[in-house]
Amino acid sequence: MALTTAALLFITFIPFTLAAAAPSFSIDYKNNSFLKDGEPFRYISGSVHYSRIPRVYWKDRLLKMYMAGLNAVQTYVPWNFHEPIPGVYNFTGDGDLSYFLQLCKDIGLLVILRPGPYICAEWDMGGLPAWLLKKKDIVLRSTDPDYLAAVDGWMGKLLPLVKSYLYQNGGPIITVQVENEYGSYFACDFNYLRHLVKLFRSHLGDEVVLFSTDGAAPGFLKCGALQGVYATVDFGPGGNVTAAFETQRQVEPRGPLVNSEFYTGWLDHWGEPHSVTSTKILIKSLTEILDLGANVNLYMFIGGTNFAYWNGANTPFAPQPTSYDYDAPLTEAGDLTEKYFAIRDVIKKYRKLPDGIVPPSTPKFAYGPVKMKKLQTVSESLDILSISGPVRSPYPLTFIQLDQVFGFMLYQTALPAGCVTPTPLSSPLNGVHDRAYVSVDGVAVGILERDKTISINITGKAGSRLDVLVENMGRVNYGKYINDFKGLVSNLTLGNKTLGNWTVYSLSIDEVVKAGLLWDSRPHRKHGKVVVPPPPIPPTSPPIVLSPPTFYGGTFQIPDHIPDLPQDTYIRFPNWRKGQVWINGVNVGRYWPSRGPQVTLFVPACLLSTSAPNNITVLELESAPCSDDQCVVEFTDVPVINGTIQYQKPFTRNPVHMYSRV
Ligand code: 6DJ
Repeated sequence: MALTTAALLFITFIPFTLAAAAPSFSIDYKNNSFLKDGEPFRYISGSVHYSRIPRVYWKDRLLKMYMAGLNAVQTYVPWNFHEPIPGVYNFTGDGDLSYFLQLCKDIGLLVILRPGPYICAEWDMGGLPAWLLKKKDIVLRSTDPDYLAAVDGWMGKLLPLVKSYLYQNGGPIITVQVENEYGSYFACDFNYLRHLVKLFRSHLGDEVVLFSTDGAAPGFLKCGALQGVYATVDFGPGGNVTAAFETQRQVEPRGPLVNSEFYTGWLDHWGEPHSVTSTKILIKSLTEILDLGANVNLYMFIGGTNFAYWNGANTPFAPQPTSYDYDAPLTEAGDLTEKYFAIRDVIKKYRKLPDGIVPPSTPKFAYGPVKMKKLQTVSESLDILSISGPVRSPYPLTFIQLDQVFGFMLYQTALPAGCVTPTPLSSPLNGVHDRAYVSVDGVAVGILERDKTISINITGKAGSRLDVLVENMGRVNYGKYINDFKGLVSNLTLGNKTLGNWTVYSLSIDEVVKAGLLWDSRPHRKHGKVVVPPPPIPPTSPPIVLSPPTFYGGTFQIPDHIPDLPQDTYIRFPNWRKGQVWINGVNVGRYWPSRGPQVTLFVPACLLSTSAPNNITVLELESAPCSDDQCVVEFTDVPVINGTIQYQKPFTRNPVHMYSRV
């Protein structure tokens, strides 16, 4: 059959047409720009960490980002969130990365992916799984063979999943970061970076744009930048934008200017004032960045929440609170702020804003006070809390030695001699990681705290039971101390004697709370015997009247006469001091209003039930207001994350200036 000229022309041009349509993303060194599908491209992006937002809210937050005029989002992939046990992976629920990436694509947002393996991010151990510490002397973020083997395993799982979401494969991911601020890490191991590049390329191909991010000072780029990986910088508002990009230019003389983390706010620590960044200064610097034609990522656009135990810590030991609000343009709960609209007004000068309306803030509801009742102390519940049973050891064992990653562990021993007069119970090597609630024969006698209180005075009879409940308050996420072992990591002394003969209980509190096992009020049997609490010895005068760590429970019903419930809410702890809270078995996070600055905890509506009573379980570590009818927690519609603080900041670290101190 003879082909017509038109048909011949059609067939001849098909390959060219298809080739032109294939998506591509690259760097145009000649024109100092990114190239998307062959056209110059600049991103204005915002950071959102899916692991800090309940899955049901991902769409709402991404839509709000899109409606602000952003054309991309940047997210970290926290390794420890996805591989809780070596070789056991979780990519479901709030860890459903594929769903998150698909949502980004559907909404019209490109993705800048930061798979680590280290991410910093004020996230427990900077995203590295604590089980890496099973090798006691492992050199993290280096060519340590055990570390690399674990990295290879993880990336072998993650990167193939990510591959189909690369831009050139029809997905939203335009660039992929290698490591994170590696130039700030002492190891400066280029072979490690080279290993990662090879690994990333072997899984993702040669086309993908790999990049690095480091502080905007030459000292950081020295060990952070690597040939073949496009070097970008991070810096906050208020400084000299041109000078900051000059640092990038020293390593990347050509190519797009990129600020991978332009700080909209800053992180908090317990005991320090809530960080606030002026919108005016932010807007001024953002305008300067955009005027230069640079690419920018607003870190954070929405901070979200460190649910459960996911917060990290800095050193000297300063853990971050549950809220990761960050003073970002969208609040922790996804609410619109004045900063949001100010940023949107700037962006609209550089790109056309999408049509449509900005999704409104989600409504909040004040469910009011809920009466709580005492359930039992931790020490009374060991038979249910310690599933594996205790381990005896001449010296204290760390969390990881007992394969426990988060939460609390109990160390018990007997006083070797009577302490008639107050005798120092000390951790001479500052080895309480991180906070220990000490009781003698069931009576609370004091608290030891890493880098703050290494000695307390106690009294007691020879043979009295010493209980030391140690709380892991979040692993160090930045700097050279990220090998952060938890528990009693060195011996305790009493007077001049080293304490030995420990009975150590790994505690499965989350599992037990989830199963509702603490609500049974029958007397508890401990290893076959009914526990009869010994007569208390009056404690030496601690600064507050402490009680031993104790569980409390309460329930509340969502009113059925109000439409559109349940709605998001915040839980407040009037006159409670410090602890952990679960709603319907889900660990919402740590509360510590006695230290601040965070006072209320965000409770998303998706945790609440309308068809059954909602259970609240609280583990109060210091003292609950439960001797009278004040034993309540309260649900309010107003967040307080800038409450009064008990400790002052030991040093000032300002995002504007921090990188000038190399
Ligand atoms: O990449 C880091 C982010 O994950 C950069 N950064 C942010 C996040 O942790 S503190 C806040 C920080 N870097 C440490 C610099 C300390 C002077």
